[in-house]
Amino acid sequence: MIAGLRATSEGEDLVQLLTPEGQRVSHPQFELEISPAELQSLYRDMVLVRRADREAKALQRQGELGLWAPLLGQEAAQIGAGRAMAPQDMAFPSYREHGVAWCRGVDPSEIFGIFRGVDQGSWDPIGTGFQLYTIVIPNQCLHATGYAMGQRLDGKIGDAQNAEATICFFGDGATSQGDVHEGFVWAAVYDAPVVFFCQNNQWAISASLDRQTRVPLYQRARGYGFPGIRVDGNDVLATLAVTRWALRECRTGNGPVLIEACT
Ligand SMILES: Cc1ncc(C[n+]2csc(CCOP(=O)(O)OP(=O)(O)O)c2C)c(N)n1
Repeated sequence: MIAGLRATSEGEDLVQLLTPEGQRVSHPQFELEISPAELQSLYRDMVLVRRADREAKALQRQGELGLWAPLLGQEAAQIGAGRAMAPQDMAFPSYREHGVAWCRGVDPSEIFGIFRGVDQGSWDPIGTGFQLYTIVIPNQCLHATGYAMGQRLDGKIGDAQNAEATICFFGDGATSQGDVHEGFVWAAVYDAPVVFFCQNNQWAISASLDRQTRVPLYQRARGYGFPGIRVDGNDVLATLAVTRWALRECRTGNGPVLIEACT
């Protein structure tokens, strides 16, 4: 095993379609048919968002941006999730989903504007299917749940191809906040078509995961009455396959779903 990749190869429930060394493996529940051109496209996305991220970090160090929330190490989780979305789906990000923004056609310079303090998000949330960033952790779980309840009430779910779903992004630390609990309860009891996508990067600033939970985060879903899946967030193929499945579940009325993407 390559040193430094231990965290994402742990746990028997972890869904992987690539080993940490990059070998293609199969999974009984989550298979993925993918062409060489699609593989190249996913790789291109990951390289480009990492490049933009590095530029933004340098700009922050030069004083051009007031702050920057890096996505380094979360490229595969974000590109896998972002590319799993259908055009009609809606994403509710936190402040770190620059890779998902890229997949929704948001120009990186529009993200830089927020962190430079010159605007509060200049893209069209409806046109892109990508809502504005939420800095207050994790208010977007409530926004996403309410939006998904609306999708259900408006009759937008049913057909796996054309129906709509919502996906909500948050971190491992966010799971200790009440908004996640409230979002999970409401989404569960109203069968809201929302995928809760937790990027578990093991840290909330200086607080490590063992200060957030005594059980793996994906297992919490069971207590609310919906499925929880743990995926290797460093594996773009597994993340794509699992998120596609989860969004399809939501579109066909079987939401919500929790995904824990370990990075
Ligand atoms: C309500 C609220 N409390 C505190 C903060 C300050 N804060 C910013 S990032 C962060 C850690 C979040 O960790 P996690 O949810 O794991 O997401 P990550 O930043 O690792 O992606 C905190 C506490 C905030 N933005 N909002």
